[in-house]
Amino acid sequence: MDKRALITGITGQDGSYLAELLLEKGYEVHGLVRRHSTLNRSRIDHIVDPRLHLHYGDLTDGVSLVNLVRLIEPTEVYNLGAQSHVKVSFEMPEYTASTDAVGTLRLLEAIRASGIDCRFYQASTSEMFGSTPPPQSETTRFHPRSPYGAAKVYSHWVTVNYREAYDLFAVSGILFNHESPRRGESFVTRKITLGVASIKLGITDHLVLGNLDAVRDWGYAKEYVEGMWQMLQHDEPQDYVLATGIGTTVRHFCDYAFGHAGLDWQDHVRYDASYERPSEVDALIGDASKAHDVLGWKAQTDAETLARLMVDADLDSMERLLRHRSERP
Ligand code: NDP
Ligand code: GDR
Repeated sequence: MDKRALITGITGQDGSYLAELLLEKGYEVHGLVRRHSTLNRSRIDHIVDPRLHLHYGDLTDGVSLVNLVRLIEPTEVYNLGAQSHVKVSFEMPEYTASTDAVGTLRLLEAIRASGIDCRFYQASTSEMFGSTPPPQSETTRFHPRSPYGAAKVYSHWVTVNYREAYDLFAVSGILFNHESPRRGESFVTRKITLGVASIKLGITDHLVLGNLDAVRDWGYAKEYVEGMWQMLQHDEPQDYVLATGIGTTVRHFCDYAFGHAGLDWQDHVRYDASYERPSEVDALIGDASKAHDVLGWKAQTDAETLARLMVDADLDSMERLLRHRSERP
């Protein structure tokens, strides 16, 4: 059978790595892209492949989802599209719910109503565990602490429901934080590594952050998209946690990132309460033993290695940009 994947969120960090992976594996890849006044395809621009097709649509527009599923007849659907910023979800709770909760329902309904035989992946998140203490696994109770986390809990359970009610091969990957040089600039790891590069190159002398005590389980996005694909290849639809199993504070991530560039974070990091959330998730550390036992998946990159590779990538691209600017006539 031809392998045809539909990816929502293809212009995001994970969508771009997943598109590369699926093309390598011989898939025809279809991506849903939103209409913007300027093109925002920097993460996928480098992919030049006739098997990659982009279609306008939106998770808040059910008609576009129905039409796309009917047109493409995908064999696998990866629902990665979301308003994915936790802090922003407090400022845009209704939009976040429409995209991250009802959007999943719209997509599942489009698949069910079309009657096609396809496998479905939902991008669930460790944010669903919220205030339940670590270690968190597939059996840990959900207690979300943001409109984002609550919306994702809805999507998680509606995915389970479509599996049970309609026998759809639908799985949720409960992924802990995963980062890369393609991470959005307003998430804390990338904000730190961009800050390190700017300070090292003399563009600025400080970086403003919020809560440094939060503990996260940071892994490398490229490895996590491999896990998403593996979940859809298994015989049985099941939910899995993907994580490294190691917790690191934001403070320690700063130490790794600044230290790698020969800087002391304490000389440069300032605090601003406006970056705090109305309710915080204190500690997320995942137990991914099920994914290891059933799928053979294991995270390979720890937070310190990740910090180094992200700092190197940001220094490299910023240096190139500065050189390019100075060479301009
Ligand atoms: P990004 O924020 O990098 O990408 C989000 C993607 O969703 C973008 O392509 C964005 O499009 C798209 N999108 C946003 N709103 C809509 C909408 N209304 N309709 C259609 N598409 C939309 O996220 P990541 O790649 O980091 O994460 C991928 C998924 O995994 C998300 O669902 C996220 O919530 C979830 N997740 C992420 C984790 C992480 O650590 N990265 C951990 C656990 C879960 P555009 O480019 O147009 O803005
Ligand atoms: P998170 O990631 O909320 O875990 O969600 P983020 O990087 O935004 O925050 C991690 C922790 O760092 C603290 N923090 C700051 N965060 C940001 N963004 N900016 C700051 O200046 C700052 N200072 C401190 C935060 O308070 C928090 O504790 C990410 C997203 O990718 C979600 O989509 C995904 O579901 C989860 O990871 C797992």
